[in-house]
Amino acid sequence: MKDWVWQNRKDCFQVKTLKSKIANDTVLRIDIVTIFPDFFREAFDYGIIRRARAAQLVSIQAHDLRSWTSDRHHVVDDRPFGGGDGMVLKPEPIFAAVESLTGASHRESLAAGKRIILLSPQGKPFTQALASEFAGCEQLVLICGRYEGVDERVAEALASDEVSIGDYVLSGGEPAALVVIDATVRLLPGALGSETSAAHESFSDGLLDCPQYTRPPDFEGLRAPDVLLTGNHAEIARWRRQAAAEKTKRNRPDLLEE
Ligand code: 6GU
Repeated sequence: MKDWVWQNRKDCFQVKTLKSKIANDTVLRIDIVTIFPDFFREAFDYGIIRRARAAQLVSIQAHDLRSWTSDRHHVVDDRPFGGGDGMVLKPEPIFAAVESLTGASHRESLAAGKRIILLSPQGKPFTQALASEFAGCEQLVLICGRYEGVDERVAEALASDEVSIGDYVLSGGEPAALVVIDATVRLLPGALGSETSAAHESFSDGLLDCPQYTRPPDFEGLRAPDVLLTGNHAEIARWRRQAAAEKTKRNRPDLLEE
């Protein structure tokens, strides 16, 4: 599949061609702004995301933040005001990137159906509910943070959402962008084999999924539950509800405290 564009100024003809295609028949357009576009080279060439791209349910492009710098050395970062370790991503290239990708230069002028998502450990938690919101959009721009941070004016005035994928620190937002895209794309209508298969899974009903087993029924003395082999659908459904509740209590008691 060749809808990748390594956006730089020389590629603008190719970008234009792609944009008209997107406007006509792609449900969701995703643009990633990153200093490591190569990180994403093969990331979307597998499984459900590959199929969704082939079916033109989604287009995904990674763009090099450096292509929106105007200085000779393509500088994207600078030292933090007030001192401290590390480097901070400068606002100008990020604002320029978002304006060229969305037409909006700040959050207020962003069209409905477009979201500008800053990936950062300071963000609100990424959840299944947020993935569903994103899946209903026409365009997502994912901004991958790096170094010690991103100039706060991006969060204040540009991003519609600042999102974190969990309570741990990644060295950059790129792995988080993959997570957000995967969770979102699989919710697009037609992305899964059956339209209903996303409706009964972990988190959509507040519980973890029930355990699953397949052949053989006895693996080196580890037995699958007999009830699953009986063909008694009412009993199986009862067992599954119970097993899901037990597993949730054991691994995620926080999900039951509401
Ligand atoms: Cl979105 N970015 C970074 N750098 N670290 C994270 C994160 C995001 N979410 C959790 N940790």
